Amino acid sequence: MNPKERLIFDCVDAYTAGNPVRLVKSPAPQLKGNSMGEKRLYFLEHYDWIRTGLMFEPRGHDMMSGSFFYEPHAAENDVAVLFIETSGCLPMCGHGLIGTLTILLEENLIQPKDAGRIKVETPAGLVIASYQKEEEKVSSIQFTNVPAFLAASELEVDCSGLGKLIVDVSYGGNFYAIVDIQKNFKGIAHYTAGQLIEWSRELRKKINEQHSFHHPLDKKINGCSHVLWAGEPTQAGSTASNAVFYGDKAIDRSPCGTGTSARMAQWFAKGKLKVGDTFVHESIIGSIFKGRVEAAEQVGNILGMIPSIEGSARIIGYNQLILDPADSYVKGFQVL
Ligand code: PYC
Repeated sequence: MNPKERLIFDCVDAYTAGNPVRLVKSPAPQLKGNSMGEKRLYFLEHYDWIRTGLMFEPRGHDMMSGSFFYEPHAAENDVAVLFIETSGCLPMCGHGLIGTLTILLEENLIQPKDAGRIKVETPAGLVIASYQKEEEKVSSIQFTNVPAFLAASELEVDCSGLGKLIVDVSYGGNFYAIVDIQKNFKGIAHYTAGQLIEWSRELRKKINEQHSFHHPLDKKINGCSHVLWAGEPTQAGSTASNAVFYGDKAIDRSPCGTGTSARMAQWFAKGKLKVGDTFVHESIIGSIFKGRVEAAEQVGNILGMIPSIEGSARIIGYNQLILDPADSYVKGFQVL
């Protein structure tokens, strides 16, 4: 695919629990590599202009998130997915996966080998999803995520707007700095999204300057990319609420699949959840994901767990987007 040519991308737009998902049906760039992890790095090196063009303004916005789909590498799997987002190409994206699979099923773009189950290759590893349908619509998707684990606990970070914060870092497909309710942070209900965004940028920068985070089994996955701010539950039946910061200006409108996985791994490590327990997570707009601790799992020398996440998505549009080299905003822009 050549950036000097005018390209038209055929997309399906959806949302998962309020957060956008733009699946690019075609064309998808040919990627080199033997796994989605290797192909993610190849895409970032050679085709990042497609991501910025389709995710940033004027074709996207601060929260925009999407995906490409490919043939799987292993014959027993059903599909391979590359996540694209304003923040880059995530190893794994929970809301993105629920939206992508809903579109692939409802638009008949894949035929799962076993009805009701989809084996998905993601850059973070194999994820197995199951789905429920009501007539032609997918009513819910549950996926068993890659193993999650608590990477660091009780890190001290100074935040200019709040003062000293105690933060844990946990992995659920991406690394999350988790800010629990504490003396200098009263919970998400007490602050605006704008405040959380401003503090997140500073906190993420400081935590990555002062510490390093590497997946023990995959060197391609490193660095704390997201910040999860905790809150009290506001609805009957929910365990907690949260607001996840990603990219440079985004607060996830969904409860965040990888964030909920990281949160469950943190609670599991601290003895607040055990195998079989559920964790119902609310987003900043009150939408819900249901999490469950499926099993304990060793990740290198850390005892982690296998989370599952359940949610639903809805298709809202068909979109043909043009990337034309004659357009001065062909690669998109962000206003910070
Ligand atoms: O659902 O995993 C997720 C996610 C990551 C960033 C935004 N949503």
